[in-house]
Amino acid sequence: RKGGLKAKAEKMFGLMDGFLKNDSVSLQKDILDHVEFTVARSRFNFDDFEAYQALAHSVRDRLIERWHDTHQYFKKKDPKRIYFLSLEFLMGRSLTNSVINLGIQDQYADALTQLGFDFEILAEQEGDAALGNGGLARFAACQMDSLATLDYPAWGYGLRYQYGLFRQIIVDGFQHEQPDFWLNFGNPWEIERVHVSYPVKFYGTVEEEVLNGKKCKIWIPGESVEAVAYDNPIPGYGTRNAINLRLWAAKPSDQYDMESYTTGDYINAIVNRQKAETISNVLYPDDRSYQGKELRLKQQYFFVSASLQDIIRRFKDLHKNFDEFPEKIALQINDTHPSISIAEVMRVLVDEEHLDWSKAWGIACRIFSVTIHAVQPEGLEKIPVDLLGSVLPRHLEIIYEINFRLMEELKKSFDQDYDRLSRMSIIEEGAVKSIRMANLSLACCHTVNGVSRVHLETLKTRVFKDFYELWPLKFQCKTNGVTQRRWIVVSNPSLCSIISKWLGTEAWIRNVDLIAGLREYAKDPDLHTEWKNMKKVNKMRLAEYIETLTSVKVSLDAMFDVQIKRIHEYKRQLLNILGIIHRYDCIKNMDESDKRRVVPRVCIIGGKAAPGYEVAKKIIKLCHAVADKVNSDPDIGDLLKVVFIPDYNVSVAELVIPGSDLSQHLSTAGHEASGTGCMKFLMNGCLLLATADGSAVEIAEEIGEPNMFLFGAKVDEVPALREKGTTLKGSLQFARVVRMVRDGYFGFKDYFKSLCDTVEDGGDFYLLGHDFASYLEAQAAADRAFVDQEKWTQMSILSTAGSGKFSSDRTIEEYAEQSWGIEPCKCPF
Ligand code: OX2
Repeated sequence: RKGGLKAKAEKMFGLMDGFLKNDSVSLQKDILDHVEFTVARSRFNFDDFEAYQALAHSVRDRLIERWHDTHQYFKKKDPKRIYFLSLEFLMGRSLTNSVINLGIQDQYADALTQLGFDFEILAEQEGDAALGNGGLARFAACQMDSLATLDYPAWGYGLRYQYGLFRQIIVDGFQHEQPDFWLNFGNPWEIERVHVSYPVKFYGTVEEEVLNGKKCKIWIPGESVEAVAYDNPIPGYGTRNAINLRLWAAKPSDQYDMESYTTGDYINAIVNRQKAETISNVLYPDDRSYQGKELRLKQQYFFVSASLQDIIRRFKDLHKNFDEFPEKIALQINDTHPSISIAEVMRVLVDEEHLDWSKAWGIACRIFSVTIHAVQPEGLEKIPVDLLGSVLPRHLEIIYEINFRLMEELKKSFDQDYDRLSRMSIIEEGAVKSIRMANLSLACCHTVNGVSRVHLETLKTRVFKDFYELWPLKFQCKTNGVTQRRWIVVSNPSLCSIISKWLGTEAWIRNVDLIAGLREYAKDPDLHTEWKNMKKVNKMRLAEYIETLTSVKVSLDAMFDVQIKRIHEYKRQLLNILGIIHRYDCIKNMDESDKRRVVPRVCIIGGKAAPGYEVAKKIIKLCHAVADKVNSDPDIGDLLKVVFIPDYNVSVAELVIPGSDLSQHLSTAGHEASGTGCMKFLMNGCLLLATADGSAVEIAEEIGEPNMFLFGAKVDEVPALREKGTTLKGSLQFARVVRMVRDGYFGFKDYFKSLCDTVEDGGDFYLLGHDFASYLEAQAAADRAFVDQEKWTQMSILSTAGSGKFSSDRTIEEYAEQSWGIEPCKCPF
């Protein structure tokens, strides 16, 4: 029978005509075949969108080819695998990234030219996959790219939301939200796996049963929903490896509700079944507060349960004994969102596989590691006990058992220290008794990772102080990173060519440390000329985009000063706007000769506010109100323009970052866990104006403080400044600009009152008043530096040259070595 199979395989391979061919003629033929047979349009009549679809399908074929080979190889080698569980992945577009990573960009560009199309125009047809909110989710996407490129045997698991992050529409300067129908025109990058599906259970009761003379618990669930797999191949760069990102969608279960069926309520039975699909319908659009929502808990358990069933099935294909589980499996939980997986692993091992509790716990403690992205204890997820008990009754029991044992262990070290015990308990007592998901993770995970050095310090000394004192070795720093493939090679091809030319190699795309080699040429006039040209071309593209979207014409000689990120009080977009008002006010009061010395600026702000976050929405409105006033003031002209870029997302970032001169990262020190936007700007040679917060501290070490503009209170000064509270007044300049807003200089006087209160009467929690003076100084230093274009260009080159540490390749290597214990598994060519 084996011989038969082999012969069959050989015949199939013969019929397949070997691997797909990547010469221009084969690609043309392939694209046209997809036009005709996949898109079902005539090859003589198809538009740009249809051409994009056909092109995407042709690329997808090549992805699938490598992805099959990779998985075949992983199966053969059976290495220890890393499973990366994340509720959010912000993938953005896939086309350009895929052809670059597959190494066939030129061939495709050529094939399309021959067919009368332009690759870049078709690439613009693609929408963003926005299955995440912000930094945490984009970081997950960068990590997937690095895992594939570095040949790690990795899988990503998440949720396939029907609606991704909302689209931001601006009407009269106010944010409105519209649903993101990202799947309406199909998604060529995913493969629906109708046969890979698992039932996920909810609700019901727990009963006791005697099995082989031993008492056991069994969960009798009350609802079952089917999780269907959608696979998204992730190609590595410069390797044949392509790994899998498996996202789950909820479908009604096959098991009919027979009772309703027989009572004749056929229509209602169907409608109720349909409700199951709501689990994966929509992404929660707030990156901080989702406490106590039933749907949120169901989403978490849904993707965790399906993923673990899939992982365990794969394990059992080759292994019989769960003792081998930790040798073959590492589970990474991205923030506390998937931490219910700890209780689920215990449930499966104890209730289904009938392992002893302590043996099961020993296994769980060896497989899990967690990364915490939050800074504030209030940002950590809590689930009301009643809610958890109703949705997942058996899991609640398991968590109680874990907690009981944790408390017993803690008593050995802390005896009568009840305050400490109650802080460390997984159960929080109080008006609403809740489960602290972070404490559950800390009790189990062998490694707890912070996302920058400053952040780890905060975790150790404040957020998880008690746990750190007990288990200091668990706590590790893995400073975030971003992938240079997406953030230089895809989004800034001119910079990519310059780097490769001056380093004499493209090897930096896989080994980013080499980028430091640019330092040697930081003063070279030829490099300066190329660098400035590159920046100009990128600024031109950005200026066109701005004009199309906002009708504001901007001068290319101006400094493009950018702040793009989620709108949050702690990120202090308000500080930026108040600084802009100050600049405007100064220019208004200048005579003509002084005006000639002003460095012209285009101030660009972009970002979404969570739909229920009123203060953030007011900040967006203020930005528009200031822009209206400034941009139409004839006294100002090109000296200052203010632009709000609507609907900021990954592909907008790809356009904006390469065209920026200066970027702003203004979080109150101690509030930004890491920040990854700053790393993308850094790679693209944009100078940073930043507080000493999150990863900015490490950036300053890498490029040297004089090459950026640091300002503001330091992390350890913040608590004392807050103590002083309302008695602390900002500078006169600060009072003046806030007064302008209060007095209605930009209109909407009543609407902005409460916003002004937050930085004055409200106690100014984020210390805008305190930091304003030093912010203005840093801005003035940036102006002075910009006047000296040679100096500026040198700083810009040194920024790119110093960005090597902030590649997600480095981050992933650290995780692989220090947390996961995995080795590369490279599929041979
Ligand atoms: C973000 C953090 O705010 C940001 O500082 C960090 O760079 C990013 O995660 C990736 O680590 N939700 N999103 C974040 O934290 C939480 C919670």
